[in-house]
Amino acid sequence: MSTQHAGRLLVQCLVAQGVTHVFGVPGESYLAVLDGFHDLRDQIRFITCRQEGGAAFMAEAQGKLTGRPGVAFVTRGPGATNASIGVHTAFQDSTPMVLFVGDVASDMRDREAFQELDYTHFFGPSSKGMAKRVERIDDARRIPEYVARAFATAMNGRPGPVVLVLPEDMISSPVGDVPVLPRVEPVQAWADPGSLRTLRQLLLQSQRPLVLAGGGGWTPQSAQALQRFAENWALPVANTFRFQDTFDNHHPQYAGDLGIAPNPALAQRVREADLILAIGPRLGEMTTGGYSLLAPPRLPQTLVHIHSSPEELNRVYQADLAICASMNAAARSLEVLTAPPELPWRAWTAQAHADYLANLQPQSLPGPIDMAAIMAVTQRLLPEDAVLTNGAGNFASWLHRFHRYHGLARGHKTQLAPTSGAMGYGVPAGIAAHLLTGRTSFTIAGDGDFLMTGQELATARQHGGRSIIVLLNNGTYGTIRMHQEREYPAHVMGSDLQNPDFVALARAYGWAAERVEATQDYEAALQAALAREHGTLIEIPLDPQVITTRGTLDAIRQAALARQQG
Ligand SMILES: Cc1ncc(C[n+]2csc(CCOP(=O)(O)OP(=O)(O)O)c2C)c(N)n1
Ligand SMILES: [Mg+2]
Repeated sequence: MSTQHAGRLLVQCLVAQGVTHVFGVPGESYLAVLDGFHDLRDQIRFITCRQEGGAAFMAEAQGKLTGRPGVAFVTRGPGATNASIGVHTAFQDSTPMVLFVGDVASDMRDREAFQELDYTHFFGPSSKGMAKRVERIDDARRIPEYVARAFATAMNGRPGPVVLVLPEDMISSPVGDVPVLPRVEPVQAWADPGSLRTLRQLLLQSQRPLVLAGGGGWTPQSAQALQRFAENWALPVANTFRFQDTFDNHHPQYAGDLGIAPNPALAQRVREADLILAIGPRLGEMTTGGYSLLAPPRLPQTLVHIHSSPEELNRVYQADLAICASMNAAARSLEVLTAPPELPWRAWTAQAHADYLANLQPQSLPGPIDMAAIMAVTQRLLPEDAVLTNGAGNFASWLHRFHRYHGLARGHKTQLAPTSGAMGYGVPAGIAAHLLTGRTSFTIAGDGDFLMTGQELATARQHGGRSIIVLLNNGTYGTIRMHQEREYPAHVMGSDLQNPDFVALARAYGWAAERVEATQDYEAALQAALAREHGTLIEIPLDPQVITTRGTLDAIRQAALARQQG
């Protein structure tokens, strides 16, 4: 009989689930798992990260990219609390993920032992936005059961994160030969035929329908089926906040993205629509204009809401027709709904796309850097399958407004961005994307955002991850400054930043780096970055006045002062 320990069995279970990479920061609490990774190092890689927030973001990105749970390993209280930002992001973004936490030994439990934490309370309850499930494995022979359940839970229904806690004595105990369980696949929930007939009737009664596509659980196949449905019915399709690659941005029926500060013409189209067909998104605050563009609980428009979790349906918005279906099943049911030859909204759809194209025309803004031109060069030089990543801050709006994402239907996910609005997501996500796929990774970061997880540049250098980071340095937590100027004009507090020399910093990590101070120098810098074996940081100093893609800080301050006086 084999004398393997539980740590090795756990790693075997991950291999059986098809996991090729895990991201983590080691701890003395789970040495046996590390030993398991050592044993099975030909089949699975442990990517050592520099902070658990970075590791958890990388695992979240892995889940988004692959549709299978991303995996992170961290230690007890300090590691788990650092990793929590990735768990929260996976929950809000509906991303499958499993976080393993090494825990105190069971004979120390409940004494507030060294680094002890109550993970169930910290990560739960699931209805309020952390883990979908938190479990502790007390019996090493049941590791296969818990791992399979974690993977199934992470993928089934609305995808999300699961936390598995590993007591130190359990994970280092001998376990012998325990059979691992086979790879689990997400279950498909199919729309009932009656609701599909009703949906068809609602479409036939509509004059101005609009599809909102997004949320978790999409695959290239389901995105292709969605596209065929949209084509059969000549429907305009908008993507929801930070699910901008769900429907191809180059498609002639693409209506733009409904995120923070959407195209005003698209917002107007939402108001004018008589049928909103939400396929996949949970209709969160950022997609609904802070619950005012789409105001709960009932819309004036007819609302058809298709979601993979029954718990999201009729939760915030009372739908006229609620359909519980996974995205694959939903899209396949929709693509076989037969459309009549005449549809009254063809001009409406064409105009929706024309509005999207018109919004690609930039406003003129002060300063030597033309960000719209920089985004155009980026679009032209990046390969079609490049992954674009970002964290949180106004800098991301250049990408969101001007970049035309290649849709999932072309075979690849091309956007990794946190709907949770977590700063620091873009850098680790970009590094993970390259490590996992070998595709070109392009990250746009802010000066505040970059330093939240910039330490992962070391991870990239150590493990061969390559990405291109464009850092927009405006010397401020600009987003907060913008809100400050609007609410408390000219009272600048807590938002100014005195920054390090980012070029020197990136070079210290072994990255190439340069500062681009004029728009025309960007193209050569990006070309050089694309040709390099390892990562490049391109710092672009940006006038803090250029605070949004449409206006200046001064304009916001003046408007607020005028409001105060008037
Ligand atoms: C982890 C985290 N902390 C704080 C915030 C609040 N927040 C949102 S944007 C922002 C400033 C971003 O600054 P920067 O990266 O420099 O981008 P800019 O807005 O200047 O373009 C802050 C502090 C957040 N979203 N996430
Ligand atoms: Mg900034």
